[in-house]
Amino acid sequence: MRFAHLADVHLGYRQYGSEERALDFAQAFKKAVEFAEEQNVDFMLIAGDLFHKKSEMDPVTLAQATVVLERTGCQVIAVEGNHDSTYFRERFTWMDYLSSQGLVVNLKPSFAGGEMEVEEWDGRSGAYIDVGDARVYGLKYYGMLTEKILDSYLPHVVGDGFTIFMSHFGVEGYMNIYGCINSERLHVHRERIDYVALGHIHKKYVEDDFIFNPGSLESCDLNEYRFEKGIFLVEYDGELSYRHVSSFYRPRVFRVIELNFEDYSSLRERLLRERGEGKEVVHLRISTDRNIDREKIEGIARETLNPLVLRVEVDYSRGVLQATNLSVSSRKEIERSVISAILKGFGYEDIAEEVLRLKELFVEGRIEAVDDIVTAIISEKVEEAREELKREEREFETAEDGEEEWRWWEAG
Ligand SMILES: [Mn+2]
Repeated sequence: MRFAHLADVHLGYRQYGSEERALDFAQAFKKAVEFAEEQNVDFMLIAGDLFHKKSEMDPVTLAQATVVLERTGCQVIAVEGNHDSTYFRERFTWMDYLSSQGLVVNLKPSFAGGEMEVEEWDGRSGAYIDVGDARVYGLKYYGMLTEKILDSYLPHVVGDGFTIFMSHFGVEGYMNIYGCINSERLHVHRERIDYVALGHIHKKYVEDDFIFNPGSLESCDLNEYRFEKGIFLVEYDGELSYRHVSSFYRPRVFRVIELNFEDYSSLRERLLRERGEGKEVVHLRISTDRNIDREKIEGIARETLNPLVLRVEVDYSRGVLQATNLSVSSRKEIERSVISAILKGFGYEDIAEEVLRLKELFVEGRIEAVDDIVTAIISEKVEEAREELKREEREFETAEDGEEEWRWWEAG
C-alpha cells in the first residue's frame, strides 16, 4: 500500500498582491498530485489548508482545485485547516463543497446534542473511511479546543489494521507558534495508530516515525523560505517506509539581502552580484544613517535583480543613535518602530511597548520590578487565551451540524 501526504497547499494566495504567486501555489499543487499519481499511490491525504481563504472564493481558485482533483485516479481524503474553516461559525465550507462534488472525502466528527460521534463515511459525511488496507480517521482544525477535542476523539479510534489519524494542528518544539499541543497526547495512542498525518506548521518534521508533517509547498511567509518543503510518499507492506519528496517542482526562491548603504553605485555593484537565476521574491533590507531616495533604490534593485516581487525595508536605526537633536517623543517613536521591526523579523508578536518598558526599568536600575512586568505580560497573554477558549466553547455549544445544508435536496 502506498499513499501521498500533502498539507498546507494554500490555493488562491495572492502573496504580496502578486498573481504570479497565486499561480506558483496552484502549480505546486498540480505537480504534487501528478507526481503522486505517477508513483501509483492508492490514495492521497491533504492534511488541511487546501485553500488560503475560507470565505472569499474566486472562480480561478476553485478551478485550480477542482480541475486537478477531477483528474486524479485515486481517492483524495482531506480535513479542513484553519484557512479552510472558521471552526464552528461556518457550517458548510469549500471543502464540504468539494466533497459534495465527489472530489474529496472531507472527514470530521459530528456532534449530536453536544456528544461527539466518530462515524464511518457514508458518501456525504463521516469521520473515518476504509481505503485499501488502511483506515483513515480525520479531524479538522479546532484552534484552542484542539486538546479537549483530541481527548474525546482519539479513544474512538479502533486500530485494527493500518490506521492513519489525520488532522491540522501544531506539535510543540518545531516552531514558535501559538497553540501547539504536546506530542505526548498522540504518543499515548500509539498502539492503535500507525501514522499521524499533520498539517499546520509550514515546515517538515517527523517524530519517532509516528508523527508526520510535510510542510507547505510554497513559502506563505518570509520566515518560511528556509524550511524544507514537499510531500511524503509513504509505503506500508507490514513495515512503514517513507520519503520526503520535493523533486517534482521548484518552489519560488526567496532572497533576503541585507546591506549597509554607502552610495548608489556600490549598491548597484552589490546587487548585480546577488542576481539569481530566475525571478525571485526579493527582500532588501538596507540600514543607513542618512536620508536615501527610496524610489531610486527600488529602481536600481529592479534593474539589477529583475525580481518577481521586490520588498524594500529601510532601517534607520543606525541613525537613531546619532539623532541627538530629535525631540524626546519622536526619538521614542523611532525606537518603538525599530523594536517592532526587529520583533517582526524574528516572527514575534509586536510587544515593542513591553520591551521598551523593560528597557526603562533596566536603565533606571529597577531590576526588582522586571519580575512584575514579565508576570504581567504573561498573565495578560494567558487571560487572552482563556477568553478565546471561552469564545470557542460558546460557539462550539451553539454549533449546528453541516448535514443541515443538505435539507434542500431532501425537501423535494
Ligand atoms: Mn497553513
